[in-house]
Amino acid sequence: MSYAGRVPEDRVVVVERNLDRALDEAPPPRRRLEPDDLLRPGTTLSTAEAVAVFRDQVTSRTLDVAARELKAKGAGYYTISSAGHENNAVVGALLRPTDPAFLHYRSGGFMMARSRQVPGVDAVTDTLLSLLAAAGDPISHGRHKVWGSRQLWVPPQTSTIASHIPKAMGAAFAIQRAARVGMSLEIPDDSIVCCSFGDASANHATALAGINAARYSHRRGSRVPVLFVCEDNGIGISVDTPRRWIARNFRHLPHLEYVHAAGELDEVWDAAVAAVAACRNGRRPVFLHLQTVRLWGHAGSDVESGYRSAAEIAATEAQDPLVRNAQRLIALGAASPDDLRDLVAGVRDHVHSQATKLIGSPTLASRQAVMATLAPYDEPASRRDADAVPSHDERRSVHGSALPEDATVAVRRTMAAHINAALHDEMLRRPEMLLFGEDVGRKGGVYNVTSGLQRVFGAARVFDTLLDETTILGVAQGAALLGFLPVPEIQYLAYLHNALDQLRGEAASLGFFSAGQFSNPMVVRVAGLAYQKGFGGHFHNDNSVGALRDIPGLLLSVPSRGDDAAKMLRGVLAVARTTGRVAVFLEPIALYHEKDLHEPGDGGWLSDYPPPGQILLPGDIGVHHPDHGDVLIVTYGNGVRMALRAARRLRGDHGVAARVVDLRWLNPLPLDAVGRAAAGTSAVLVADECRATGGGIADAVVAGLVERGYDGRLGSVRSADSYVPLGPAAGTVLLSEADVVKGAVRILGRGDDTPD
Ligand SMILES: Cc1ncc(C[n+]2csc(CCOP(=O)(O)OP(=O)(O)O)c2C)c(N)n1
Repeated sequence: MSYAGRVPEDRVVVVERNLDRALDEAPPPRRRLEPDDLLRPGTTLSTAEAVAVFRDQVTSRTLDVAARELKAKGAGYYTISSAGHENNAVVGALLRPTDPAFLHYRSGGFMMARSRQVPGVDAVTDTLLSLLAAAGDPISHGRHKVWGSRQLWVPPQTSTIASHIPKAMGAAFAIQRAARVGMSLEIPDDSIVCCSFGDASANHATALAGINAARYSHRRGSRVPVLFVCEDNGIGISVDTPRRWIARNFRHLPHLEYVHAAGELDEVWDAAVAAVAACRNGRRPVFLHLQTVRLWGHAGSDVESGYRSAAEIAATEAQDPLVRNAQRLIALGAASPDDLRDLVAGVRDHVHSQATKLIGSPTLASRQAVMATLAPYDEPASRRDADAVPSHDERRSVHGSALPEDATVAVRRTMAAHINAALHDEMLRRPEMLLFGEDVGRKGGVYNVTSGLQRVFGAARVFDTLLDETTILGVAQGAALLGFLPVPEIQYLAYLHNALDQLRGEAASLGFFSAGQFSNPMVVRVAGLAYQKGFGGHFHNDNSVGALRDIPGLLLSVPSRGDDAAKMLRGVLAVARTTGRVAVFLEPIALYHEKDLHEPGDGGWLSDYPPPGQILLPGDIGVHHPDHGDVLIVTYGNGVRMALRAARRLRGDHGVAARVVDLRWLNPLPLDAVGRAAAGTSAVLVADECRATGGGIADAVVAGLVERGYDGRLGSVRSADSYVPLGPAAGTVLLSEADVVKGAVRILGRGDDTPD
C-alpha cells in the first residue's frame, strides 16, 4: 500500500499552503541572532529553544495532516488534531519529562516537546503507530489513539473529557503526601503535575470537581502542585464558549493562581515560565489559560462549514500559530525563511516516509491479545505478598496489648470489628497504604469501621476528604499512579454512582489502555446493600451491583461473615498490590454489627479473628453443609445468612437438605467453583438480594451452570426491580428468607405449601 491519499478536507490544504506562502513572502531578517541569544530583551526564550519549539510544532501539525491522509487511505483511525493548539509545545518544553502529564487530545505539541528531551523516544513513529491502531504502538498497543508514554510520564487518557482532572489533582496531592509519610517516589520531590483540557471541558462537573479539590486542599494547608492548562480555542465541537468565559471564571478564584498566555511565541513562553515557577516553587495549584485556535473541524468527520461561516473559518486560519511563530522567528532574526522552509520540508519528508513505511503494521489480532492486560492475576504472587506478616510486637503496637485473634482476651467479633482489625494489620505492613473518604478519619466512619485508625497511623495516612466521590476516586487514582496503595471509602453504594465514571471509565481501564505499563491499584471500600433495620430508604439500602459487575477487569468482592471479610480484604489488597488491579470491596451494612444467626443471642454470626497470613482469593467460594445434596442455594452477602436460616427451615419443615454456596466474588463470578459445588445436587437455586433485572447475578450464575453442563433443575429468587422504600415497606421488594424457602420447595417440585 502506498502512502498517497488525498486530503479530504480542503481547509487542511489551505492551512498548509498558508504556512508555505508565509515563508515564501517573509522578508529576510535584518539581523541574525546566535543560538544562545535571547529572542528579545526581557524574555527567557533563547533562539535555539525557540527554533526547537517551532520544530515540535511543525512536527505535531504534520502528524495531524498525516492522520487525515491515513484516514482517507483507510489505514488510519483517528483524526482529532492539535492544529491551532501548537503553542502548548511551550509548556512541554518548560516542564521536565518526570513531571506527570495528563494531556488533552490536542496536546500534540506538548508531546513533541517532551519527547525530544528523552533520548530514544521517537515521537513521530510512536504517534503514527497509534494512528494506525498498530500493535506496535508503544503505549496502548493499538487499543486507542492516546497521548501516552511510560518513559515520558504521560499516562494515557480516555476520550471522556475532563475525566483526568481529578486524578491529576490526586497525583499532585500524592507528591507531598509521599514526603509526609516518608515514601520515596520514582519522580523527584519537586515535581509538578500538568493537566491540560479544552475550554468547553472546563465547564464539566468533573473538571470543576478536580479544580475545586485542588483549591480546597491548598486552603487546608496541603501542597498541591498541579498546573491546569486550559487550551482555550473558544469552541467545543460546534458550540462556542462565551467570550472571556474562562478568564472571568478562573481569574479570581481563591487558592488558584491564574496566568494568561497569549500572543507571540516568546510572550506565551514568558507567561508559561511564570505559571510553571508559581506551581513548582509555590507548590500550589495554578491555572494557565492558554489562548489557542482550532483549525479544521473537531475531527476529520466534522464539517465545520455547517456551523461556522467561511469568514470565521478564514479568520481563525489567519491566527494559525505556525504562521505567526514563523513570522516572529524571522522578524526577530532567529531564523531565515530558508531555514524554516528547510525545517518544514525536512519534517514533512520524515513524517511522510515514516508513515509510508508503517502502513500495514499489524494490529492486535486475537481476543486474547486485546485482553492481555485487562485483568492480570498472579495467585502465587498474591499468596507470597500476603504471607509477610509483621511480628507480634509490631502488631501489639497497633492493636494494643491483646491481638484480635488472642483467644484468652478476644471476644468473637462482628464483621465491622473484623474489617477494622484487618485494616489495622494491613496498614501496619503496608506503609504505602492510604485510607481516606468522608468521615473515615476523626469519626472513624459512619459505622465505626475505621475507628481508631487515624490515631494509630496518623492523619497523613488516614484522612477525611471533602464531600465529593469524584475527588475521592481521583485522589485514589493519582496516588496509586505514584506508588501508593489507596483504600478509598465510598460512604454508601448509592453515592458511588455519581462518580462511577472514575472507576468505570478511568481507574479500571488504565491497565488496558496503557498495555499494563501504568497501573492504579486500589481497593475501594463501599458500604452497601439493603436490610438495614431502622435506617431505611433507597439511598442507604441500594441493592444493585449491576453497575460494578459490567466493568471489565474490575474485581468485585462481597463478604458475608466477619472472618471471611478479614481474609478477603487481605486477599484483594494482595491482588491489587501484586497486579495493579482495581478492586471494590462491597461491605453489607446490615451485617456490620450482626451477631446472631438463628436465634437472638445465639452469636452465630460472630467469628474469631483469622490471624494475618490467612487470606481468601478470587475463586475461593464458601461452601456450607457440603454433605447436603437435595438443593444447592447459591448466594452472597446478606443472602448467605438468609440462606442458612432458610436451610434450617427447609430441613425442619420439608426434609430438604440444602447446601449453601457463598460466592464471595461477584466479578468475575467463580462459575467453575460453583459448577463443582453443584455436582451431585438435583437442583440449584440462586438467591439474589439484588434487583432482578440486571442488578444482580442470578442470570449469570444460571447461564454459567447451563454452559458448564449442569443438568439439574435451575431457578432463582431475587429482589424486585424497585427502589427500596423507607420503613417496613422495604420488605415488600426485598428478597426474604421465606422467598428462599419457597423457591427451594418449588424448584424441587414439592409444592408451595411453606408456612411463612
Ligand atoms: C464527558 C464527555 N462528553 C462529551 C464528549 C464528546 N466531546 C468530545 S470533545 C467535545 C468538546 C470539547 O471541547 P473543548 O473542551 O473546548 O475541547 P476542544 O475539542 O475544543 O479542544 C465533546 C462534547 C466527551 N468526549 N466526553
